[in-house]
Amino acid sequence: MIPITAFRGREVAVVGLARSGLAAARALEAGGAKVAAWDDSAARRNSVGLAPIDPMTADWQRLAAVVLSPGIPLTHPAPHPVVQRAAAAHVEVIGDIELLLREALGAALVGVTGTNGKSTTTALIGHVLAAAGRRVQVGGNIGAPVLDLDPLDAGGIYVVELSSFQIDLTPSLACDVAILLNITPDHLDRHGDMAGYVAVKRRIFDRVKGTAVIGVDDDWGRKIAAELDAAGRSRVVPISVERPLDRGISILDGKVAIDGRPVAAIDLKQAPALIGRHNHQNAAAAIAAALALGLDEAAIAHGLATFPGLAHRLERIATVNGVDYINDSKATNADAAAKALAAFDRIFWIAGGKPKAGGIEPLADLFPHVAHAFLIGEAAAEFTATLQGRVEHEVSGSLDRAVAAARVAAEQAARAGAKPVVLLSPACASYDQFADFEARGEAFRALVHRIAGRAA
Ligand code: UMA
Repeated sequence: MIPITAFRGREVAVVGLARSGLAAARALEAGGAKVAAWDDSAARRNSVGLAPIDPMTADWQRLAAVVLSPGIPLTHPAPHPVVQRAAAAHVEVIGDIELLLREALGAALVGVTGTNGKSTTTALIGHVLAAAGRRVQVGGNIGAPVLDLDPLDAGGIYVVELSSFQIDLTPSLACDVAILLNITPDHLDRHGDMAGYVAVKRRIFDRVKGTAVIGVDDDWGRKIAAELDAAGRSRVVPISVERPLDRGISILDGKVAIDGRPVAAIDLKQAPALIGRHNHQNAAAAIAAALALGLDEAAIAHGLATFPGLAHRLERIATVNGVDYINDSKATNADAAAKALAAFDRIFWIAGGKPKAGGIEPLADLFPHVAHAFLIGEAAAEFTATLQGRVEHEVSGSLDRAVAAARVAAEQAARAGAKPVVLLSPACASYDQFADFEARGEAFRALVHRIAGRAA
C-alpha cells in the first residue's frame, strides 16, 4: 500500500467503495487524512467499516477533495450528483491515480492506454522490465488498484493501465513513457461522443516527460502522432503492424524493425504468448517502452519470449494428442473474438453465451478459419442461423458438452495431419451460464485439465 500524505490532517470524501475506492480510503487514512466514505449501494457502504458521509447533506466546506471511482459517471451520460455538488462547492474531484502522482515518490511512470490490448501490453511491459532486473509494480485498470501497490522510489517503475475514465480523473497525469495503442469507438455513453472519447485518450500525452509511443494503424492515432510531432515537445515513437516505418517500431509478419532496421535478435516466433497481429501491436509498444527505459535488444527478446500471457486471453491451457486448447473467454464480443479467429487456421470453435448486438456476422471473413463450431448458451439459435451453409456447426448447449465434442473432432483432424486448436472464444457475455468471463474460463481450464489427465 502507498500511504497518501498530500491530504494529511484534512478530510477527503471517497465515493465508490469497491476495489479502487477501498484502496484509496486505506491509503489516505494511512497518510493521515480523515476519510468520509460513500457508495450508492447501501449494502456496500454499510459493510466496509468506514465513516459514512451523505453527499446530499454534507458540509462541503469541510472537504478538501472527492476521490471518485472510475466506474462512476464524471460527465456523461450525466455527472453523478456528488460531482455536481463538488463543482458547486469548488471541491476538486480526482481519482486514485492522481493521488499516486501527488505523492511524488520518485519512481518512473509508464502509462498505457488505447481501446484494445491495454492489459496485455501493461502486463508485458511489467514482465519485460522485471525479467531485466528492474524494480516494477503493475496496476491500474488491469485490476490491482494503484494505491495497493508497493511504494517505489527513484529507479523503480510503475507500469499503469489507464482507462479513459481514469485519465479523466487524473489532471496532473505526467508519464515518463506514455503509450496510446489504438482507438476505436468504445465507452461513448461515458464520453458523449467519439470526439469526447478521443480527447480524453489523447490527454495521456499532455505532459509526457520522455517518450510518446503511439499506434499509427488507425486514423485517430495517425492524426495525434502528426500533432505531437508538430508540437515538438516530446520524443514520438510511432508503432505499426501494417506498414514499414522509417522511424519507430514496425512488426510485419512477426518481423521486428526499429527505425527501418530489421532486428533479428527479437524474434516473436519465440514468444508463445504473443500470437496474432493484435499481440504484435502490444509487443511493438512494449519494445518501444523498454528501449526508452534503457533495456538492450537481448533483454527485450528474453522478456518477450518468457511472457506467460494473461489468463483468459488467448491463453494456451494444454496440448493433448496434437490438439492445442486455447482459453479466450475474455472475448465477450465479436471484435475480440476476431483477434482469436485470425490467429489460427484450423479452429474447433466454442462460441455462444449471452449474445451481443450484431452477433457473429462481423466475423464472416474469418469463417474459413473455422473447421467446426460448437454453440453454447442463449446465443446458440442466433449463431446457428448466421453459420447456416457457411460453417459446419452443432448446438452443444453447455460448455462441457462442447469441449467433449470438440476434442473428438479436433483429435480426428490431428490424426489426419492438421494442427487443430480447440478455441473457447465465445463472442458473447457469460452471464447466462456463468458468474463472469473468468468463471467461464476457469470451467474450460478444468475440463481441459481433465482431458489432459486422462490422456496422461
Ligand atoms: N457506484 C456508485 N455509484 C454509481 C456507480 C457505482 O456508488 O453511480 C459504486 C458501486 O456500488 C461500487 C463501486 O462504485 O461499489 C464500483 O466502482 P468501480 O466501477 O470504479 O469499480 P472498482 O472495483 O473500483 O474498479 C475500478 C475499475 N472499474 C471501472 O473502471 C468500471 C476497474 O476496471 C479497475 O480494474 C479497478 O478500479 C482497479 O483500478 C475494470 C473495468 O471494467 C476492469 N474497466 C473498464 C474497461 O476496462 O473497459 C474501463
